Amino acid sequence: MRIGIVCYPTFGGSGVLATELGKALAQKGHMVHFITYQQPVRLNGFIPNIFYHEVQVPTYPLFDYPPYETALASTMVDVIKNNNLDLLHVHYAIPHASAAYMAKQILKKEGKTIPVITTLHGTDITLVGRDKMYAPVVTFSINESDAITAVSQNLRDETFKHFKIEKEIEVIVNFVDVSRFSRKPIDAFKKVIAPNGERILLHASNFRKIKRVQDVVKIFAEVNKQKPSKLLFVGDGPERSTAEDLAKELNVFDEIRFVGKQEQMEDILAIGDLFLLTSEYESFGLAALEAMAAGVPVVSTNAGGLSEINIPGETGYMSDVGDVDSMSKQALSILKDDATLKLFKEKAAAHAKKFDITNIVPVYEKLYERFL
Ligand code: GMT
Repeated sequence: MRIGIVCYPTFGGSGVLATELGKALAQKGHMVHFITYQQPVRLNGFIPNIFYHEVQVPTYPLFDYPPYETALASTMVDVIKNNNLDLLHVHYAIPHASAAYMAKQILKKEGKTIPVITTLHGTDITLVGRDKMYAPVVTFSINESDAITAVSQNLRDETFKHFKIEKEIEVIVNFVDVSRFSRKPIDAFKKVIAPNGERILLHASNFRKIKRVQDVVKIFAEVNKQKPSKLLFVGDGPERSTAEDLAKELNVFDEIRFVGKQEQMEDILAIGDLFLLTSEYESFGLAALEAMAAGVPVVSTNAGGLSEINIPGETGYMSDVGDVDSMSKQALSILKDDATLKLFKEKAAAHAKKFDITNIVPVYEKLYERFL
């Protein structure tokens, strides 16, 4: 098949998922065309069957806001025509679903039908999409998609709750390439981070308010009181300085490393003992799944779709949003001794296999085939 994929090219989960999907499809012999404003972060190196088309947004002194959606729709039209694409798969509704609708209408006038599949990822529905400045366009363009998928049952339910959706939303859960994340720890790296064999806790996100990174710091401070530990913060974003200030206040700043945005997540996760995800909402929590695939148990909130991936007492534990006390106790109960930690690590890795890329990519292929 000749497939167009539209996504955000950044470190966010939707872009990561879309890129990994495209790479897997290309490996299976499909021709995959990425249409984004920047090379997606996980699309590095030359991969046969993958083509990249950059959306260029011309500026003009009149434009306070360059019209990205218009440039995107025009690029879609161009790429679809020039490469005779069979379908377009857009990830994250805003503005990808509405740009796809526009491209579809333009092509229809020229006699070409292009099926559009929209995958909803989370904040496009639960946060940004619900804003009344976006909601009418989001609702319309989701309904105009030929197929709609959501990355968890929770997100499907949330979408029906908040938007007037007239079609079925199919749940296709996110996936992880287990073989990529089953890495042996790099000893030298581990020694740099935890020179005295301390436990290593991790958090990875875009440091937005919704992630509640201050709770990560609070939990870490509690854990560190009883079990000498280090904390690695991966990623960056607006709440980083809040986390730094709190770490200083709680006297744990020296035990924390902010490593910024990282492409080699598998090497970082390989040295980890526990992943903390304290979000107010996660439609799925791909970062937590990647941690599990690397054999790192997860202490998380029970928000959104997290209960669809984290099994209490097996892959980690869950608590109510903001219940730092409970999450600290849960973290300590996992980290208390080597035997318990080993058991959690094994169960986390085993559970992640259910979400392996080899199980989920064929589901997308089946969906595509319905439109050929
Ligand atoms: O979490 C973010 O802010 C990034 C966002 C995105 O769209 O890139 O992540 C969403 O999509 C991921 C991939 O499907 C999910 O794993 C995340 O749970 C989801 N984030 C939220 O729902 C907050």
